[in-house]
Amino acid sequence: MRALGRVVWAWLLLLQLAGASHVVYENLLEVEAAAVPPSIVDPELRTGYHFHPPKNWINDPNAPMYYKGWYHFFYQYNPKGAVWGNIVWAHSVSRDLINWVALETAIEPSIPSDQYGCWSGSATILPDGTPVIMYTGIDRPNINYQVQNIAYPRNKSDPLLREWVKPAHNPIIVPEGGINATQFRDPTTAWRDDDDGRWRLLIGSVAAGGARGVAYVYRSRDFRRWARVRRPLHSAATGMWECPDFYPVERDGRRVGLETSVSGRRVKHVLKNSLDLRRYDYYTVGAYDRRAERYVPDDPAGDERRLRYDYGNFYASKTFYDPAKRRRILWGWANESDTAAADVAKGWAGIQAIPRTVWLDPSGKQLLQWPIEEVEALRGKSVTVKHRVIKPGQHVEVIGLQTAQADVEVSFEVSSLAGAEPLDPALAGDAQRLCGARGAAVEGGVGPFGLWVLASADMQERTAVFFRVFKAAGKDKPVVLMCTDPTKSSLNPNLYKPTFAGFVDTDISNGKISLRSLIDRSVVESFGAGGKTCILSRVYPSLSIGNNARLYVFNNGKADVRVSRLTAWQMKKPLMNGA
Ligand SMILES: *[C@@H]1O[C@H](CO)[C@@H](O)[C@H](O)[C@H]1NC(C)=O
Ligand SMILES: *[C@@H]1O[C@H](CO)[C@@H](O)[C@H](O)[C@H]1NC(C)=O
Ligand SMILES: *[C@H]1O[C@@H](CO)[C@H](O)[C@@H](O)[C@@H]1NC(C)=O
Repeated sequence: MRALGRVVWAWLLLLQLAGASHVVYENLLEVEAAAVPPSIVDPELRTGYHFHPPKNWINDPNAPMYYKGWYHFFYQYNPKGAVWGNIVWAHSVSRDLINWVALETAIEPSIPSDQYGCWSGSATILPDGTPVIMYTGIDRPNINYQVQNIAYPRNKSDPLLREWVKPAHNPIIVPEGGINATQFRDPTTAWRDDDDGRWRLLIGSVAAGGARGVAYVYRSRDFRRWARVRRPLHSAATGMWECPDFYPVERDGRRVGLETSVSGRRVKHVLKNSLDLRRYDYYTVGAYDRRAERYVPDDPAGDERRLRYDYGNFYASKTFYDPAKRRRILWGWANESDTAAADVAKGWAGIQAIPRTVWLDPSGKQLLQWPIEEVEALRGKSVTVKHRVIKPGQHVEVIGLQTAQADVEVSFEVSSLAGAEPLDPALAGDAQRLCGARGAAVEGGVGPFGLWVLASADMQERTAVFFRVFKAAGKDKPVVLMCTDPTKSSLNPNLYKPTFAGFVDTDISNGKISLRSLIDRSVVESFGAGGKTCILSRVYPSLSIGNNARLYVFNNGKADVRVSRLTAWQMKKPLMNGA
C-alpha cells in the first residue's frame, strides 16, 4: 500500500508540473483504481453534519471567532486536491455553528512574506471591536522559513468579513535570537493585561536541538511592534509544539466561558500544544503568573501525564470565546484513516470535529467537553430504550431508525463492581495499549460494555465504543477505561485502525456511567462520563453503509449491565458549504 501511495504522490507531482494534462490524469485514475476498493468512494461514506468543504484536503482550524452575529471559521485548505499542498485560508460563516456557507478564500499567498505559504493562525478582537488575524507565512522557496503576518478586514461594516488586507509592515514577527526558523509557527489569540496595556501572544517552537517544545511569548502595545520575552511561557521535553492555545477557565467548574484576557483569582489557565511528533493534542491546567510571564502546570508531572482533549484523531485544535453565549468553544481537525490513494479517489480528505463547549471540571484537574447545544437541532426521529438489562454475552439491537447518522445518549448501570478484573500494572499507565490488549472482543469482569455502531447485520463489521472497569492494586477507586475499537470496523484491509483509549477519572462506585456517540457515516465521536474522556475515530465500513448500518448495545463482561435509558436520534443534514 505504501508503494502505491508513493506512485500516486509521484503522479500528483506530475499533475502539478504538467498543469493537469489529460494524459497524466488518465494514468492517475488507473493507479487509483488498482489501489482503492470501491466501497471507499461510496458517497454514503461522506460525513454529513461534520464541517467539511465540498471537496479537497483540509487541515487545521484557523481564527474561529464571533463577529456581528456571525460565527466565522477559517481552515487550512488545498484548493487543488485531496492531499496536503497549495495551502490557503478557506472561509465559512454560520449563524449557529452547524449550518455553514462557504465564502471566498480569505487569505492566500500574495505578499513577499507569505508567498510560499499561508499557514495557521488566530484571531484577536481589539478593544474597538476590530478583528485582526495573525498567521504564519512562508517567505522563501524550498525551505519552510517561518514569519508571522497580520491581516485586517477591508470593511469592518461587513459582518461576513469577506476581504482581508495585509498591511505593508508585514511580516511583523521574524525568527531571531537563536529561534529555529523552520519551527516557528501558529500564533495564538492575543490577550491583554489592563495594568500595562500590553498584548501578549504565543508562538509554537522547539529548542534544545528538537528535544523541547516551547511556547514563546511576544508582547506589543500596538499590535504592530512585537518583542519576545526572553524566557518562554513554558517548555517541556516533548519535541516541537504546534498550534499552542492558552486561555482562562473558571476555577469553580461553572460551565461558563471566559474571554481570553480575563485574569484574577477565580481563574485557572489551560495550555494546549499539538505535539508534532506524536500528532495528538495535549493540555495541562495550571497557573499563569503575569508578572513573571510564566505558566506552571498544577500537576508537576502534568507535561508527562499527558491529558488529551481527545484520545482519537483530533489535532491542531483551537478554542475561541463566544460572547453571544458566554462559552469557550473548541474546534479540532480529524484527518482520514484511509490511504492517500483513497483520498485522491474520494476527492476529499479531512473534517472538523463537532465544535465542543469546554470548561473546567469541578475537581480542577481536567477539562470537560460537550458538543455545542446547537447540534441537537439536527435531531430527528428518535427511539428510546429504558430499564433494559443486558446479560453477560448478550447484545440488543436498537431498531426503528437509521443509525448511519445518529446521536446516541446512554446511561448505564453496572449491577456489581465485585467482578472487576485486576489491572495489569505494566499497562496501568497506557490506556491505548491496555485497550489493544483488552479490546471489545476480550471477555472481561465488569465490561467491556457499550455500543456497537456502524455494524452490519451479520456483525462482520462493527465499531465498538465501550467501557471496562478494573481493580487496581493499592487503589480503592476502580479504574475506568474508555475505548474505541475499530479493528472490526471494515472488511477493507487498507485502513489505519488503531484502538483508541483513555482513562475516565470518574467515581463509578454507584455503578453509573454515561456515554454519548455522534455517528456520521465515517466518523464516530464519543463522550464518556459527561465529557470527561472523548474519542474520535474515523472508520470506513464496506457493508454497514446507509440503511445497512445497525446499532447495538453489548455486554461482554460477567456482570449484568442495565441500560437505564438510551435515546438515539437520526440526524438531519445541515447546510454544509454547498456540499
Ligand atoms: C461595507 O460593508 C457594508 C455592509 O455589508 C456595505 O453596505 C458597504 O457598501 C461596504 N463598503 C464598501 C466600501 O464596500
Ligand atoms: C531546526 O529544526 C529542524 C527540525 O527539527 C532540524 O532539522 C534543523 O536542524 C533545525 N535547525 C537548526 C538550525 O537547529
Ligand atoms: C492521521 O492519519 C494517520 C494515518 O495515516 C496518521 O498515523 C496520523 O499521524 C495522522 N494524524 C495527523 C494529525 O496528521
